[in-house]
Amino acid sequence: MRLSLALLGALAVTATAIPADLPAPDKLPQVAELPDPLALRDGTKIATKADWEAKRRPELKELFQHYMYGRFPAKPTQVTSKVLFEDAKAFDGKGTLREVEITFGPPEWPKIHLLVAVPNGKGPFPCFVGPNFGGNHLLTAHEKVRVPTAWVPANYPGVEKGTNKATAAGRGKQADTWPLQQVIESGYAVATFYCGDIQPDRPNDHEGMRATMMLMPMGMPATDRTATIAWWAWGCGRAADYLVSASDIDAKRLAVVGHSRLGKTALLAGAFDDRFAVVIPHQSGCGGAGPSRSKNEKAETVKRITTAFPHWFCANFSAFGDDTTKLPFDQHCLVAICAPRPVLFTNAEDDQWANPPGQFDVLRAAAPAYKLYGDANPVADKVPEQGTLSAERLGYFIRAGKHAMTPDDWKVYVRFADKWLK
Ligand code: GTR
Repeated sequence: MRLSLALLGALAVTATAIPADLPAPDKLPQVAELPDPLALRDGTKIATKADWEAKRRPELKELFQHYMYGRFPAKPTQVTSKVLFEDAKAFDGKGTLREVEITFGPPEWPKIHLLVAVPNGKGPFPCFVGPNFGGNHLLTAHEKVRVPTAWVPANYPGVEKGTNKATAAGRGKQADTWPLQQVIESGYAVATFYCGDIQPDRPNDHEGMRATMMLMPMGMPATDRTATIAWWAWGCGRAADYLVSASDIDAKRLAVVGHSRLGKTALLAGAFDDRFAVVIPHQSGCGGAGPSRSKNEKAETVKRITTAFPHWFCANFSAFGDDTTKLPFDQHCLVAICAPRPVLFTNAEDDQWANPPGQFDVLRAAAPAYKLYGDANPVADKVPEQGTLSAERLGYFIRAGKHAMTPDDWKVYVRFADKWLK
């Protein structure tokens, strides 16, 4: 891969530089419970929105980058888009389907192929946006939709046996996970891209956007290198770059959504990119909406996730596997960074691995930041009954059943978005 150094330099500049004085993980003090989101590292308590925005919010962003996700790269200086096809009579004539190639670097760099479905009628429309697991072609049988050429997981529909190559045989085979027609019929546009366009989901530093890190400027510690979840989240921002410029999409009403590892991604994208007006991490669990200081024995732990998926996080995070009380934050602080924007955690009863009760604790603990913005009751007092949406600014929903993203889950996202975006 040949890289333009000028562009690399532009990308490498993050909004906030990591201060050199952050202690090594084992030198941090133990904090048994979820840390106070409003207390600065030096102990000073934040009491106003202005101080939150000027001091604590940037401090938390630095901490999350250094100890957990790696640096969140800046927006590239140049992002361009090209419509690959457009079908104005898709979905029984009810919507327009197009695929857009988004380019943000030298020709050798990865490109995002964004599948966009928009209701036909008077826009601009609010839009759900997020990454998908196996390729746009899995979400619709439409024959113009591109089959990814990047590495895909071997166990996905239509993948040639014994390879990591997607084929047209997968078309439409996971249409239920992103039910495009259902969503447009609810009055929303929906946009999604294959996460592997940006970064294949395997621990390989030499492909996708991670490969660009190998040339990152001197002075960036290897421990801080942007890890896979952060790259995916950054990719959501590139999708947003296109969407905010599209005439049929309402730039002010984007909701970022993702399932599981891509739910972790949606939460991080929401925290680091204010253009996402609503944030919906679905069954995202550990490393997303689930607390690292988990009290749920059935839930995934930091130790387990950093062992099984070392590439999702930066190198520092695994140091907390044996003692999560040393983390100077927990996931409620990532939610707090999103304040005052609405965040919805959606879960399933049988999916204890994603830690639904722990996620509710995380939401509750994020409330102080939302209160700074004048919302006196941003979250329910107790876990809502199964099947009942709690649509506060910090929303929660749990249904029966297992780990999956279903058409019924999408109905819940739409109800939440109806409250906050319409
Ligand atoms: C699991 C992983 C979870 C979750 C899930 C998924 O294997 O332990 O953290 O992300 O995969 O993405 O479906």
